[in-house]
Amino acid sequence: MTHSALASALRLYLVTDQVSLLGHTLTDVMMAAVQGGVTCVQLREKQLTTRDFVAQAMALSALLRPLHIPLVINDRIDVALACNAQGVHLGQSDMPVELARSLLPPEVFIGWSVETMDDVTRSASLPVDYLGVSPVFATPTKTDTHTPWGLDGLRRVRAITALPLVAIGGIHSGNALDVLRAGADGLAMVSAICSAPDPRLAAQTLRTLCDGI
Ligand code: TZP
Ligand code: MG
Repeated sequence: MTHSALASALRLYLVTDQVSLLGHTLTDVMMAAVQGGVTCVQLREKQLTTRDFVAQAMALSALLRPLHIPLVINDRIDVALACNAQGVHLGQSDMPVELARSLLPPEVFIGWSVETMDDVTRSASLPVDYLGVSPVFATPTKTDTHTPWGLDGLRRVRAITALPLVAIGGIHSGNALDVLRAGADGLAMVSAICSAPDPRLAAQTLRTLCDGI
């Protein structure tokens, strides 16, 4: 995929989290989010057994594939291979990206979380396809994070890389445009969609914002 095709595919990027579902099932929230217009879904489950993770990944893959919405698997190369995911997302403590690249088919894209300028600089010599700028704002959804980048940090990252950038952390409809204007190609979020009273409407509102600039 070209940079620009990948950047469009990552535009409204839903990241899952069981604890943010507020009693809804993952499938229901996914269906609603897809109807609302999310362009990409990352399965990020820290508490599931491998068996349940694979089952969820297979189910999501069956839902998303006919809609041409890429499924990204967080951390787990084995699960990504098992469900033929379109992408994987790796953090600074996960498998080294060079190793992941050597295990994955060439068409599977790799996203990598950057938490410091050093990470961004290093990304230039790594086989990564997009960067997750993490976290852009502080968020209760994930508290073991580095210092938030803020909009200024995001602008500084934008200035030194041509890779597609996906911002994550504390993004919602009230700050989405600021984040896009600061240089993000995509907006990734958990709670703004998963914990919304109406996930379909939340996704639709965000998609309209994304499409409007
Ligand atoms: N990585 C950095 S912040 C974050 C992850 C997975 C959580 C984002 O959650 P929210 O609810 O969109 O702030
Ligand atoms: Mg990780």
